[in-house]
Amino acid sequence: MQLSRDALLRAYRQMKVIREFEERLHTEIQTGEIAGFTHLYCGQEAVAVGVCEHLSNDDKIVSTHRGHGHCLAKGCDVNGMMAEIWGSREGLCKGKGGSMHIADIDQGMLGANGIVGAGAPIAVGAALAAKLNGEGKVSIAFSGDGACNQGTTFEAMNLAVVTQAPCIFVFENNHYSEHTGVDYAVGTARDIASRAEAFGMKVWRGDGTDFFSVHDTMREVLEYVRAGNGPAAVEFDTERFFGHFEGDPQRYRGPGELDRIRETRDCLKIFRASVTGAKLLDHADLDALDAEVLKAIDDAVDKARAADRPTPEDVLADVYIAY
Ligand SMILES: Cc1ncc(C[n+]2csc(CCOP(=O)(O)OP(=O)(O)O)c2C)c(N)n1
Ligand SMILES: [Mg+2]
Repeated sequence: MQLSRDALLRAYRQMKVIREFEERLHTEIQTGEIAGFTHLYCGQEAVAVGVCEHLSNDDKIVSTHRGHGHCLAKGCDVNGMMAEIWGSREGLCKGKGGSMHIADIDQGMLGANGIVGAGAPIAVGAALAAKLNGEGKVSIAFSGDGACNQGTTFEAMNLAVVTQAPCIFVFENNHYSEHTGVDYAVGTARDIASRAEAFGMKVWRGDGTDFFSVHDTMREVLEYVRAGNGPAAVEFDTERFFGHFEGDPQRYRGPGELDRIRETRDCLKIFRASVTGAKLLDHADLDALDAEVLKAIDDAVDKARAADRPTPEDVLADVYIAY
């Protein structure tokens, strides 16, 4: 289905926001101002955006330790996210979540998660709630190729099938779990979708470096799940451009591998070539967005740097519920 000019510009802008957010964090982390581990999503933008462009605030997503892209694609505020990562009380979670525990319930973003495989059971719970509400809403569990080996993911897939929950398991196969290659760590000849199929759900596969492949695939998947056919799974083949975490020297990569994937598997380059080649947008449209996004990220960093830090009195606030 042909997207409108506005929809194409929006998709590109969303991917570019994620890219620049992450590229800038990669630099800012060197200053030592950002505490804790950070896992950058750079390279995988087409997956988050191709999925989330179909969703409303009432559809839920559950993310992973590599969650910035999912949050931004689902509509979390750029300034609030940057401030959160800086540990500021002006952050989306008042600086108590940080990079790996950002949540924004108003946007249907139920949380990033530092525990690999912990997201899928939460997504099934949200999907069961959506089923009971009966309004055709869905819940999405983003998981990596590493998380597909976790028992929690297996249990979640089984529970989704037996309860016919409107849950979509989106597996982002970026070929590595920390430093371990998917060829070594995932049986079934590195094919994740066939595992989900074995649990009894319908599965799809798509090219996670191509926004249009993700978006078209997800249109079909969502139509199927919203129609009440139970859960589904999709595997997207994708690439991560930075290390597992910031500071990872990536000695496990093959010679020239990073240059090759940046050159040939960059979803922003692929999108640009595709829309300009088909004369749907021109380079000037995209260049203007690039400049606008860079400025927005500069502003977000300036604000985060200047924002208030939590005080000792803030420590217990919003942590315990008062009954
Ligand atoms: C239960 C658990 N085991 C191990 C870890 C350490 N760990 C953090 S991320 C990660 C790899 C996850 O790989 P994958 O699911 O492919 O996601 P990616 O990092 O590629 O996005 C591991 C093993 C953890 N956080 N939680
Ligand atoms: Mg992985």
